[in-house]
Amino acid sequence: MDRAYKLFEEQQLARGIDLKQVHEKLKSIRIETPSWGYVNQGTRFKTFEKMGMPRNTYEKMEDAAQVHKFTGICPAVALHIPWDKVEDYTNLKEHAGSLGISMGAINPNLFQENEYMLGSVCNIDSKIRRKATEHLLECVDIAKTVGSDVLSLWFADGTNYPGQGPIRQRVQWMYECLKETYDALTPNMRMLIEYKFYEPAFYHTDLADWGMAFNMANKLGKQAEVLVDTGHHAQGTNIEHIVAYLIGEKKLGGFHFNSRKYGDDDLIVGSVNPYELFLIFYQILDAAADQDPAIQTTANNIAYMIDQSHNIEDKIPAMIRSVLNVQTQYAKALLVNLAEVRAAQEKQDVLGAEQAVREAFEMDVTPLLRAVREEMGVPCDPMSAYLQSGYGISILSRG
Ligand code: LRH
Ligand code: MN
Ligand code: MN
Repeated sequence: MDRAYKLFEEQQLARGIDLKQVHEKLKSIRIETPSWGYVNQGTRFKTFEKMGMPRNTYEKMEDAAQVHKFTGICPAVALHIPWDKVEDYTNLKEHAGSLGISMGAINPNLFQENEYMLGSVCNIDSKIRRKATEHLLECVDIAKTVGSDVLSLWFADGTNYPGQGPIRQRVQWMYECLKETYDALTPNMRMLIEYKFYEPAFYHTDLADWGMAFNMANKLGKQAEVLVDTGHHAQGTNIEHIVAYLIGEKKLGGFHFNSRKYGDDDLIVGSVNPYELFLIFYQILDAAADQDPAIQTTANNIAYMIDQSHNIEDKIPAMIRSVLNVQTQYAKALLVNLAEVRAAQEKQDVLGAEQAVREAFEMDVTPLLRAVREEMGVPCDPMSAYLQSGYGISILSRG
């Protein structure tokens, strides 16, 4: 055991932190990476073309497997259909399996085709709503084939101008399409509903915020839950409050982590807002320690996913960076002494409570993470191990 870890251990024992549990939690967290984070991306101004990009979904799986190989906590990849359309999904599943990974959330794509310009499940034309529903049902089938238990939905539906669409009626149309999809789920599957307040529609978006997604999930039933994408809120929104509230209602299903400063920037997770990420995990861990088993179950079943689109940086190391940043903030949140926070709350000690939370954020968890990685049999420094592995150079032959 190295000296730095020894010191860390002494410090945490003195604070009353159960390090065994911290290690277990760090070893068991899983973060899914998105297939679309491994390919060329850009802004609406330019998509930069890089060398070595995966040429198909099979190669995306190979790149994603590298992230898992070096971090040990990313064994699943989210698919976006039809971006990841293949002839034979069983074969794709086998390929992923041979690389030590599996398929995660299936994301139907209802914003790619010309027909969806004025909406998909909220389109005034029933034929287009039918087509959108068929695609949702196709994605449920794909999920069943690849062994995924999550259908992750985001709709670009909305309008650009006042009067463009019948707002109330559109939500009803969406409900009808989602109900048919929901009824096709097997009992082990979850439907996660993602919201976003604008873009690509700029006047109104049909599911603009967590309340609308929550209401839709409630109407659909137990297997529908809300997905929080950290880039999908107005400036200044208290995301951790939304997180706490949704867990309290047993309706938080998953996350799309990414970092933003202005819009839906989709940048490396935790690059500009690590404290926000830490506070999200603090709320989740507080809920995981709740006396109500149903709250605990919700907190322990959250699907953590990254939704990041790198446009200037190298994809695989950028994804590794995001994963490590999530892991770091999770580790820090595990060091919050919840009993101490609670005691300060009981005493109405505002400064004491804030101090008890912030103190964990200010701790150096490097020795802890090195120790945990050693136990997991992955490199203590995953980023430099990846960079030295030569994989980044080997894929340049893809062209
Ligand atoms: C929408 C979104 C949604 C999509 C992904 C590509 O902004 O966050 O999750 O599926 O980006
Ligand atoms: Mn998203
Ligand atoms: Mn987004």
